[in-house]
Amino acid sequence: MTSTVPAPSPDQRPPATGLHPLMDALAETIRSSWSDLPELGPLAIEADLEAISGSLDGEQLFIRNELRRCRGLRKLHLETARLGAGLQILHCVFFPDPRYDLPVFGADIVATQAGVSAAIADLSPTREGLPEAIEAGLEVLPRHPYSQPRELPAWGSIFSPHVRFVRPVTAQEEGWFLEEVAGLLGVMGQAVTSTPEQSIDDPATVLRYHGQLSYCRQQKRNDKTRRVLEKAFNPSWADRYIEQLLFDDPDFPA
Ligand code: BLA
Repeated sequence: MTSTVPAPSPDQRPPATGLHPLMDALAETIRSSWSDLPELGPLAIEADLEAISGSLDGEQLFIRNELRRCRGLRKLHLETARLGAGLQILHCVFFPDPRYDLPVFGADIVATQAGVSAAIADLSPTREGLPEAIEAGLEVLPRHPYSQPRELPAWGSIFSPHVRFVRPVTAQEEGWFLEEVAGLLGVMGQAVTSTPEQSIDDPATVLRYHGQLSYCRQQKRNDKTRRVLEKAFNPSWADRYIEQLLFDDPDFPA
């Protein structure tokens, strides 16, 4: 791993989740990356959305949501979940504050008993193209030769040309993915630390606000997410979860 972030001490570690080892490892990498962010603080979450447990068809079901904010990012969200029939999910999005010229960091891993079926990670633009420093940082990251690259769905036009979307089929490929995401987090962390604030009514802020709205709108076109949540819970719960927690719109500038 290229991350220079130290591992958390054992007493800060969350309890073992029984999730796929790639998910546990990526969750740890993501949590570690938070500690380098400026003015990191808590972000309130409704108690009934923080930890959700239940059962479905005799399967244990849980969702754990961790939320933070920092200077430059309005919301950092990490979700780890088991949603019945052996389906496991890691979902993570860092949503920028539109006043900062920053992309969206997003990652998703979906696994069943048969293994990981989808592993995706990206720094996605919130305006035309990525900031230059981010481009330069991404260009020097390794890109590994996965045996099963996957094709993006039509709504995936929001992702950058640097997006990783694969089905990792060996421990080596899982290691590659982890390393690549650590690289994305490193580039993102650097950018968050060094990007200045622009005013709320700056035309660039307004453009990035609309860019983020569009990111959220496109993600909400992923029927696979909605279908799983509707089945595990119910349609109105799934709708609230998607609209308020997974892909809530940023506040309108000014
Ligand atoms: C695919 N997402 C999926 C799939 C499921 C989910 C079941 C199908 C797996 C596969 O194609 O192999 C389900 N993902 C979820 C659920 C949550 C979740 C229930 O995060 C949350 C509770 N999705 C994201 C983010 C990205 C993302 C942040 O939430 C990317 C940054 C991408 N998921 C994504 C993509 C696919 C996917 C691109 C493939 C969709 C397709 O091929 O049609």
